[in-house]
Amino acid sequence: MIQLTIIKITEYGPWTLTLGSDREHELQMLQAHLYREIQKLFSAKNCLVFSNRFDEFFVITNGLTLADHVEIQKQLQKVSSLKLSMSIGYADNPYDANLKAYEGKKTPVILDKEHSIFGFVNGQTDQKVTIMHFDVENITSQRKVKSPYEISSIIFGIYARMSKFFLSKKSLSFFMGGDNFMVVTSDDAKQNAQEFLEIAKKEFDVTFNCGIGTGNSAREAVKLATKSLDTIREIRDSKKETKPEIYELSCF
Ligand SMILES: Nc1nc2c(ncn2[C@@H]2O[C@H](COP(=O)(O)OP(=O)(O)OP(=O)(O)O)[C@@H](O)[C@H]2O)c(=O)[nH]1
Ligand SMILES: [Mg+2]
Repeated sequence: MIQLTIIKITEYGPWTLTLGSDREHELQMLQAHLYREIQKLFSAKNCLVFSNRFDEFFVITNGLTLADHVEIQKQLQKVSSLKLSMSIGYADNPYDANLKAYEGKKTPVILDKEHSIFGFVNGQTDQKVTIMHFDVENITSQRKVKSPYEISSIIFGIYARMSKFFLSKKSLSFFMGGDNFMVVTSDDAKQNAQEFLEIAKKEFDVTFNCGIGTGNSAREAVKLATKSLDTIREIRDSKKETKPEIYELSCF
């Protein structure tokens, strides 16, 4: 079961216009600051924030109650002059959780009017989340033959393909910077990862390593996914056995 909270800036579009045309630098600083504060508050409660389009945030909030969300909203009101809404959804897979959160906001299903919180909360029942950490094998070698912008262009092409592929598996993909991607997923993680590794090789000539982690909070799942990825590197660097491309760890 995945619980997802979508955080959006209220009336952001009209507000940006009030800054005049010389506003882009201000908006970039504001979005970066907001991301920092949101990540700080949610990670302290074992969640993880994915920055979606810079002005909207997807938080995997397994284990968080409505009261936890209210507490974070109060903290955010202190550090930002912008008003934020939160919509919460939960389901067996991340895509459906995103649909429930969307529906909660659109209908709307109000959970806390004063703090602009909408949707459906699962809270502390049935916690299990699986996250994949994908990382390009030896991107450093590419840097020797391709310019920084050419590498970015390849990375974004892969991201587009990855997002489409995993959406068809009801999973959500996020670009984390560098050559790193994370996919919030549910069942069949290993099989889907295997399928995507083959697509990346065939269509982009890129080899990925994939660490998979399952935990009862997003932070724990990501910790295990990254540990899995580091384990692949350790096996590779020890040169004792053939490196696996996928490695899985679970706290269950
Ligand atoms: N978001 C995120 N970025 C990372 C992480 N580790 C490394 N990076 C970024 O990824 C870039 C590439 O580093 P690596 O993936 O270690 O380099 P590599 O040559 O591909 O080496 P291998 O992945 O070990 O094959 C770094 O410059 C960082 O920007 C991580 O755990 N999370
Ligand atoms: Mg790499």
